Amino acid sequence: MNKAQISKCCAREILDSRGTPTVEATVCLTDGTIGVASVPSGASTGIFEACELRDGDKKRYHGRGVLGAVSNVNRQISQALSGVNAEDQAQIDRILLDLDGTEQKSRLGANATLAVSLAAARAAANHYRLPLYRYLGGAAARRLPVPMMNILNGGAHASNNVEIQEFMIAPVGAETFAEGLRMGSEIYRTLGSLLRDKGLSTAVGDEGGYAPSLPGDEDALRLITQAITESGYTTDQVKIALDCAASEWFSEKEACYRMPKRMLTKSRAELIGEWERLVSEHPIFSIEDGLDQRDFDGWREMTAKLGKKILLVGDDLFVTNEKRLREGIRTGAANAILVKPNQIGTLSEVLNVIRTALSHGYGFIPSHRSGETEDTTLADIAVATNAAYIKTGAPCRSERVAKYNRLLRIEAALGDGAVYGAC
Ligand code: 2PG
Ligand code: MG
Repeated sequence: MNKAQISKCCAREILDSRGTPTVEATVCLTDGTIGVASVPSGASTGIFEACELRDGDKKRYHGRGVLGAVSNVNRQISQALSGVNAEDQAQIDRILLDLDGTEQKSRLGANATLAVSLAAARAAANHYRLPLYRYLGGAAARRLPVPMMNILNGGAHASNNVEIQEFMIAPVGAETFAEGLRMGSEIYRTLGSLLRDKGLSTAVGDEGGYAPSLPGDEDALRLITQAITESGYTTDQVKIALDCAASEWFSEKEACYRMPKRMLTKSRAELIGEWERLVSEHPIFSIEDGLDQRDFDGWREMTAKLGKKILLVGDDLFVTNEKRLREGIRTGAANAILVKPNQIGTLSEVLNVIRTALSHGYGFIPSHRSGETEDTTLADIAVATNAAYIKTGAPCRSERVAKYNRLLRIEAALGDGAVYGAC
């Protein structure tokens, strides 16, 4: 078979689920094979994330255009990767890092580098006529992740009065991914009926979860538990996860947390106390970003108190960055990492951070962004790395459902070889 040599890379602006431009890249091989990938974009971005290059030209897309990143792919990156073997992912990503030369990928833009990095992997997989999960994960790739489905949206993802950004359900007791997805979808619909019966809004937020205004955030937990049981499931079969996105609340000047919608102020200790109470009173098995992204000391304290009972997931804290994860491991902060490819900007760095997490007993959860495209690469990455969980929104809105449908198809293709979840 011919070598999978890159002939050129090209890119264009496409729209994400919020109507904001993002980068789609195509990597072409000399034998005519191509690979296409696009990148997502977050609303509650961490300050340590790799740079998402935006044009800033107020006359186009309110300054959010990505023509600069597109041009970086079409010119510099295409030239640098021409002739490189597409299966040599490490070399491709090394060339991208060297060409950029900055800590945060601010010269080329992580949106440019990630689109190319993923498209190259897709091109190589297509060259060998392999599904992406098989190309990346080999014969060992056969685990389907438990979907952590964000069925009630608050924080920066919704214009309601709920402060916690994400209330997720995880059907850990299902036998298969297909069954887990069905359970989650049924509970989602039941929750919709419960809200409607109470005269509350069933409009949805950025990730497809309902976005009602509620008397208090804890009411969301009560409603979700009711939806789980009214759908015929127990809270052992279906558990709840939160993404508090607490970095959004942190005031560095006052060293406290200010929840902007309900005008509540809490100290670090009070917030940790609040999470302990919620965990003891509700079927919560995972809390993401319960504290600010700069507060490693607070995270260590929270991990000492809760780390044996539940998953404590670092999203803004770690930003899929190996150095920050190692700092967490060293200081005992968190016990799991959220893995968002666009926070770091190349596939090799994503795979490396997962390896580091695994070798230190940390969990990892591949995750979408609030601004997504129809690209399903995340689903393949989850199966390739045998992830126990995936976070990719509600069973609603096509950019979220596309990933779930991809996982359904992978599970069907794996047949008896498939295993589900953490079992
Ligand atoms: C998060 C994500 C995805 P955003 O905080 O985990 O759910 O949101 O993409 O807005 O950062
Ligand atoms: Mg998060």
